[in-house]
Amino acid sequence: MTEIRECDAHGYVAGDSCPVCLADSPVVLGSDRRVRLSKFLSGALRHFPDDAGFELDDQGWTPYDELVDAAVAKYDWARSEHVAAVIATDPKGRFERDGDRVRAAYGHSVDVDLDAEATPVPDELYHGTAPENMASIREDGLQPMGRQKVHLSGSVAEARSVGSRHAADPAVLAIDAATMQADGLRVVKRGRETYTTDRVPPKYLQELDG
Ligand code: HQG
Repeated sequence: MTEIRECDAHGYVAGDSCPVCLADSPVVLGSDRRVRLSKFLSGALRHFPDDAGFELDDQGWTPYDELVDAAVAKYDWARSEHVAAVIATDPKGRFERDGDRVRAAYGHSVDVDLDAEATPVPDELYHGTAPENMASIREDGLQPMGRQKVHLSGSVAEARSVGSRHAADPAVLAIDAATMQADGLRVVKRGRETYTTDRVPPKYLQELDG
């Protein structure tokens, strides 16, 4: 992740300069702190709100100010503008901010119902995983494991990147999302290039060559 700057005209932007007007704007948050704060915020909103000192409502929302308080308690350098900048510039759309409240867009292990609106879903989606998971996936399909949902990607490249969190040479699967939905299995878009569903039975999966 690159540093975050604040452009007078375009607000928080990630990178060396504003991608729109190319202005050289002041740095709000350096790269290291951005990564640490982003991981803490997504971890707290997805997995450990109690430990972070706030509650999620049934749809996963928490007051923005309480998230800032949690960030300040964790990192003495953290300020509201840093939290706002991380949320606004997240490359994967990990966060949703709606006025005074904020939530994680996906990835939860805590029980929430994200009430996703119906957005178009591509006919084919992808999933990257460790090769050693494949025997069990062929047998049982994709299961949510430690999370509430199975997470799918919009492109092979993104799936490979997700899989590389689990193995150096990940296996990539294509998922027949069109048939899943025709069969009544719901798939929704969450974040920029992430789709979630309850599970993917083996008949909708096809292994792609590495
Ligand atoms: C595997 C990141 C054996 C599954 C990503 C995966 C994503 C099975 C692992 C989001 C299985 C779970 C989630 C079965 C599934 N047998 N293994 N039957 N079914 N698995 O981390 O999808 O950067 O919980 O293949 O981009 O890797 O954090 O899920 O390898 O969107 O925003 O069980 O997290 O987003 O691993 O990643 P994870 P994931 P962020």
